[in-house]
Amino acid sequence: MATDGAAVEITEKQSHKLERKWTFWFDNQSKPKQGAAWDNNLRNGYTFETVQEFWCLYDQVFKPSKLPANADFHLFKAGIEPKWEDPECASGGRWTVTSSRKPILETMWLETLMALIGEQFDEADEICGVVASVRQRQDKLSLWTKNAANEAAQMSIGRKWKEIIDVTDKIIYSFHDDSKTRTSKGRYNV
Ligand code: MGP
Repeated sequence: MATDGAAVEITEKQSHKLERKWTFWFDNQSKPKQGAAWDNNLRNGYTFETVQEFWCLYDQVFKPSKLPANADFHLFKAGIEPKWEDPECASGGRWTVTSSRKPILETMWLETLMALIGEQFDEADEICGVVASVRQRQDKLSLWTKNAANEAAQMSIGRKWKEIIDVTDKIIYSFHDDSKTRTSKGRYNV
């Protein structure tokens, strides 16, 4: 019995459990069917809860360099869907950073993923997830949060995110409610 106990302990140590479960999603908007719902191509990829599973998924699939144009990768907390309609996202918004160079997007994406699964944000509970979008004009990363009206929380998250991804230019926060009406104006910047 003592041997079994030791074995269980070793397995748990080796599989570095994360604070919470996360889900990778994939979305290809390049060929939207006429009249189809926006989320028609949204695929629930993989839910994981260990560091090892994370690296395996990241290495094999979820690198922006593997994305075709007009496609998105998402990493969201398990149970939250990466859409405005999800109850956890409905009153939220997003910080956005753009990048005209793929390697920079890829580095910022990885830094953000590690910060999220490593629970680096003081307001970790405020965060829904992050999206990497490859677009013809400019690639971008968006960090989705829950309560857009909570300016103090958003500012703290925005500042921390800039440190993590090593960005000095201003970044903009927009409310999903504005994106829905395509007004898309920035409400906060940091
Ligand atoms: P986008 O993919 O967030 O931005 O939304 P993109 O493609 O960079 O273009 P931008 O210039 O508008 O920023 C593109 C479009 O997809 C939106 O205008 C919506 O029509 C639709 N869309 C995007 N999201 C994230 C959602 C969503 O969560 N729900 C719904 N219903 N539609 C969405």
